Amino acid sequence: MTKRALIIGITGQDGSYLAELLAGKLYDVHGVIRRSSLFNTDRIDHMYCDPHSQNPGVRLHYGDLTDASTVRRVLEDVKPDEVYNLAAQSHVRVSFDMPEYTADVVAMGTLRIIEALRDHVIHSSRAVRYYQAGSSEMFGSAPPPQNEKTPFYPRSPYGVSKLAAHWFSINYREAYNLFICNGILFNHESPRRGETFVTRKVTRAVGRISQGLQDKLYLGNLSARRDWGYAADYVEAMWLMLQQDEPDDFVIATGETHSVGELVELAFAEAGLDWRRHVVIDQRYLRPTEVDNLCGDAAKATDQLGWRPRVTFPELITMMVAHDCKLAQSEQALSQAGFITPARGAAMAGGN
Ligand code: NAP
Ligand code: F7E
Repeated sequence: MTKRALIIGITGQDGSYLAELLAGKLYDVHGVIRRSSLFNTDRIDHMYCDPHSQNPGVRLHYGDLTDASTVRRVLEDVKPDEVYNLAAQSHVRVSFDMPEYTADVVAMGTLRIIEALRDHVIHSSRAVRYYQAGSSEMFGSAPPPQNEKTPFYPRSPYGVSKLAAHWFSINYREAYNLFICNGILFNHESPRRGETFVTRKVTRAVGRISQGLQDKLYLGNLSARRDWGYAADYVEAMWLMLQQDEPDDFVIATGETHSVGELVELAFAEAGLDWRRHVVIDQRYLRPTEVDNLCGDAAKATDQLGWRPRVTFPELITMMVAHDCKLAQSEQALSQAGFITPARGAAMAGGN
């Protein structure tokens, strides 16, 4: 029987990879998108199904986690077997600028979904499985290696909000016997990563500098260490969690940590560039409280889910640099034809 999945946050990096994974497994895939004045479906356009067509493809529904009634309505309309909540104001630095909004979407938004889910399950007697996108930011300053038993110590409004969502999810699992899994995912990246996260900011700059479209890259803290994996590997773990007999929580990570400085050096070297000639430290990218060192222990996921990361850190950076060098070549062509203004380049060099 065809399974139906609802992905909230389908237009994001992970949403797009998860939609591909589930479509490949012949799920009927539905997604929630926000209304926006510009198209925000670039990452999923290749899977979109025009409502006038009979072809199989991803079906989209308007909704927003700040609006409980639409969340409830979409759930009732779609009647999914599996719900993946990947929606968030997901930028840690921005969460210091917009703490209330971040908490509303990330913490309260999760509560709105699982409240709707609780009612839907009672009224329809349907079995629905729910995945909650938790984050290594919940560990914050807890020393590495971090696993499911590590005490949480979040260091940003984003981290605190994700932790509230994590505990709401556990409470609803225990109180109402719902099938809810929390993934605690460490940083994962790809050529589809948002351009203001540090990996993509660096690889975009490498591409643009190699084409002469940009000279400087402004960054903050180069000492912070992260456990970076490949997003397409990580969405597989989300799906695996919902296929188990019992709901549970899992850390997903590579078990390897690198500093932002190492990332910069590797990415510039990949394109034959010397990072020292281009990188400038700008205090505006420092965070009021930083997470210094994340390195995950995913032994439980390996034992119980059979999950392992496939792409290594150097392979990931090679993939992202290659993609962004090609992208910069197209930008160069468009710029020569007069289609890209210098202001766009300035925004690229300076964003978050
Ligand atoms: P992302 O690229 O920033 O995507 C976030 C998604 O949430 C987008 O589809 C966005 O829509 C949507 N969204 C934002 N605010 C919303 C709202 N108010 N209502 C409905 N949808 C909203 O994030 P990602 O990297 O794919 O991450 C997926 C999830 O995993 C997020 O919850 C993130 O916090 C969490 N996470 C990510 C990582 C990581 O390293 N990538 C690690 C741990 C946890 P628009 O496209 O319209 O903006
Ligand atoms: O920063 C440092 C920065 O913004 C990584 C989100 O997906 O992963 C992500 O959160 C590190 C930090 O990711 C710049 O200070 C230096 O130490 O790429 P990031 P993040 O904050 O780790 C977690 C797991 C999530 O859940 C989040 O949703 O890099 N850094 N200079 C910089 N970071 C940025 N963005 N920009 C800089 O210029």
